[in-house]
Amino acid sequence: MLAISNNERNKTMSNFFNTSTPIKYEGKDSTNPLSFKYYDATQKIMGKTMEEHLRFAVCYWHSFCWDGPDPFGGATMDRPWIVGSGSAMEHAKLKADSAFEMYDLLGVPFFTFHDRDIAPEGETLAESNRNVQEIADYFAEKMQSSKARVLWGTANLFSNRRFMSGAATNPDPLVFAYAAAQVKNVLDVTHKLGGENYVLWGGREGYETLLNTDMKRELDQLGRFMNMVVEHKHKIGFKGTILIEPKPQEPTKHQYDFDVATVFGFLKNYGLENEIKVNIEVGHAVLAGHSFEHEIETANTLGIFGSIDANRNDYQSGWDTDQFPNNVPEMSLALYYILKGGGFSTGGLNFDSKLRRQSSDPMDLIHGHIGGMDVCARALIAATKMLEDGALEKFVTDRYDGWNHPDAKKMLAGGYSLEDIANWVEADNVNPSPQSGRQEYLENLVNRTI
Ligand code: XUL
Ligand code: CO
Repeated sequence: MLAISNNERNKTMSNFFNTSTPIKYEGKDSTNPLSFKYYDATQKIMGKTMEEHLRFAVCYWHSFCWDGPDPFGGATMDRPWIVGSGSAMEHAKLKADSAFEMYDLLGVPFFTFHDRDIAPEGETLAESNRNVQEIADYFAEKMQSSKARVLWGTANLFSNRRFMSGAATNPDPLVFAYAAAQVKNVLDVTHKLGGENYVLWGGREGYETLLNTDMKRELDQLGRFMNMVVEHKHKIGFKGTILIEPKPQEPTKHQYDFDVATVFGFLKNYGLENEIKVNIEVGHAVLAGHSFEHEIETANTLGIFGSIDANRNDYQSGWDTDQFPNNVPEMSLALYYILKGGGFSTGGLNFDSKLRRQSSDPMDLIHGHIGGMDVCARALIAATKMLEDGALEKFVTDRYDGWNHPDAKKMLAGGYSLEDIANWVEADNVNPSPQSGRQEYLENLVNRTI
């Protein structure tokens, strides 16, 4: 017999993680894996602390509900609230205990959740909603001794098979109604918990094949649904922001909230452009064929930037892999455009990130978040250097300087017709000389800050 015993497993309910010492900033030379190397919550940078700039949130679903399955195998991670004995509501409370244990270890100011993450589904929607309310009350108790607050809540309108053909966009009006009743409950609960935003990710709002789909009707249904959410928000006095999270595909072949620009078109079409903003996710931007900073700047330009879901996609697999952020240059440019747009207001930086399947230890969750928070802090430092240095912004300002000429201004303001301009160009033999866009010089400026 080999002298190998089972690993000592840490599964006691009051202590899911095998440390109770909060993670502290120790600086980049520290070799302690349970310390922050860059994230110093209280460090002031451009007038705000890092905590105020970054507004980190831990997500409930990947951190506490996901147990590691893939298409070829089941769970790899033991979670006592999934496999242990006890009632479903006891499990939900045990899960909440471990979640708050983690928020406090990491010192994060926020968390995010779906209704189905926090409480079990009952026999009826009324029972499911009561379960969610009961766990929300449990959260409220825990929030008295924790600094973690709700960044956003959301309804899971995609896991149950009743939603297989969509929620608001379902051909069956009963599914539309069911989804509305579910969203009302989570919006009420989010409001009661003092949440700063409410998110709608159109998990199955799309189609698999056009052959069975009436696109116009489905979009009208979605437009009415979103308007009802906004009406209810105002009715209950929720001051937070309603956010749509764009994603181009997965799970459906084509999702209606494809990317930021598509969502803006939808909002305009249904009179919602001043009511709803976007929650932009790194991996979703990548799936849409965009860079993350492109999506952020598009939202800034259209006035609908709200919040972000931070993660990283595998660039080879073409799938939404939701890895913890580990790409400092990608995050630095994202934060540069976020800060240039004025930074977060009600939004924040939610780790919509999950462990790899083989990272089966509870402590892997802590390492994942420490890494993600440090990457974002490093990126914040780089982004503020870019802003404070000002060379990038100056280059862009100078590049458009010609537009400050009174005639150029008049041309833009509609003071000249196409014919006026044509006459002038021909008469004066206007002959513009191309100017270098200096991309490599600008990329070098960026790299100096990272
Ligand atoms: C799915 C995704 C969701 C939303 C919330 O890709 O990102 O987890 O963030 O429903
Ligand atoms: Co997300």
